Amino acid sequence: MSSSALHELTAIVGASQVLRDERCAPYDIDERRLFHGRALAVVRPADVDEVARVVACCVARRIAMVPHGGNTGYCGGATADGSGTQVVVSLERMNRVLAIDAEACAMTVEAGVVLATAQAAASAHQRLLPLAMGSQGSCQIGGNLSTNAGGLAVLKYGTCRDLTLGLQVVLPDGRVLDRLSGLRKDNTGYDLKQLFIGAEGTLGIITAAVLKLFPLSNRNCAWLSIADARGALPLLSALREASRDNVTSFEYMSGEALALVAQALPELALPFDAQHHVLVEMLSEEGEEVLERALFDAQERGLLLDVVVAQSETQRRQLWRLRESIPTAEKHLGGSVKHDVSVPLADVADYVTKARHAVLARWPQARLSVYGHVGDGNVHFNVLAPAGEDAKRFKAREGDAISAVLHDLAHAMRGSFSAEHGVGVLKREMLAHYGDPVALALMRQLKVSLDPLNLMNPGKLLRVTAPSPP
Ligand code: 2HG
Ligand code: ZN
Repeated sequence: MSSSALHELTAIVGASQVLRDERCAPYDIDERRLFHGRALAVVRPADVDEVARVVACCVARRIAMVPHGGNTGYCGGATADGSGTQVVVSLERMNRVLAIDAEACAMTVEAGVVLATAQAAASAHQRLLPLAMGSQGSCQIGGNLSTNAGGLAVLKYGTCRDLTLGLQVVLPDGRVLDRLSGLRKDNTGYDLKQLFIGAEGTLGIITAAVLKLFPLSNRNCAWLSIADARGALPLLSALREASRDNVTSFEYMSGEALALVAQALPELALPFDAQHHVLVEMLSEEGEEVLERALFDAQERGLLLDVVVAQSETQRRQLWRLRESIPTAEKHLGGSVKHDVSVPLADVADYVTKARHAVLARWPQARLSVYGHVGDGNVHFNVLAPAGEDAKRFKAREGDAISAVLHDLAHAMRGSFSAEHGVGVLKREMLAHYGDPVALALMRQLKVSLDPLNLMNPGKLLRVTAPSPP
């Protein structure tokens, strides 16, 4: 970086907020340690005005920027490349809850607010922010929106796209798009906020958002087993009917995935042994009777085998902890070749069965960790090295071939290779391979027209050729 650019950035955010050299290290590596970047500097602006000035400064000097939130993403979207020429723009200091309007059921937050902090702030006003996921203690709202995070209650409340009423974004030319009025109805042209949700920071930097809240209500949760994955959809359908469509989560877990938890985290006790487990949660003001009745009826109809209903908030948390520990267990066992596919709801069981056969036919000793938000058609079909084999070597040697099998299958079933974790760098070539050519061309057209110099998180999502220097 020319020293004048450094001076200018320092003048904007203050000397202590421009990090260099070894202080960039935590920002240079992603959550899964798949990507090792080398940032020129990390800049930590305090407010939207500073972000806009940082962007204008970088654009004037043709310096590429990488927006950075809680760094919990799985696809390398927030990591600088290895060139040592990109500036990471961390939103972590923009961590204020700006407003909560409990009656209007809306909250305005800056992009660097940690998701759990936003949930707690809403809860203090007797409101629910339904976005929830395993990484909520460190992921930030800006990153959630940039990847259109879904999480554990999409079934009832939708993804970030559905939960966002307004956005504030610094555009690639430094202008600020301010759409924080929080209007629930506004049919005045394109819904611009949707352009930036899920754009992974390639079209601008999200600096604040207005999010939808809901009245806090009582939640009941149960852990149950079913005969096979095919039984999941009829059960979900029965529970939705019985609860007047108040099922908030419906998480499937294979026996194998939970066996990994038992192996890696033996302090966590499973409610019972089974091959196919489901964690279900529903809203009910009448307490757990509604859930118990619904489950009893489902059992009578042969839709489920064993069941345990959480009798307290502590038990409920314990059940969720088991579900959320699956990725941790995989990590303890050396990590997995991860997949995040979605297929039409009616095809989920078929996908799981076919994928299991296809993988085990070629890698008979591989260990499988199959689970996910099957109520959303979203399956994590993760593959671990055979017991006793070096995990790193297995992933490096077989990872691409395993992923090709699983993604080809999802594609053949009109599914997606990335249901919730985005594209980043990890899946960029998959998007080029599986993406619809017309959709891809349109995305490229949008990218080029909003960011003609290709300075906003370049190389993420799409490969766009940088313009020649003037
Ligand atoms: C989950 O559903 C997350 O727990 C992580 O999306 C999935 O680690 C994974 O494969
Ligand atoms: Zn997931």
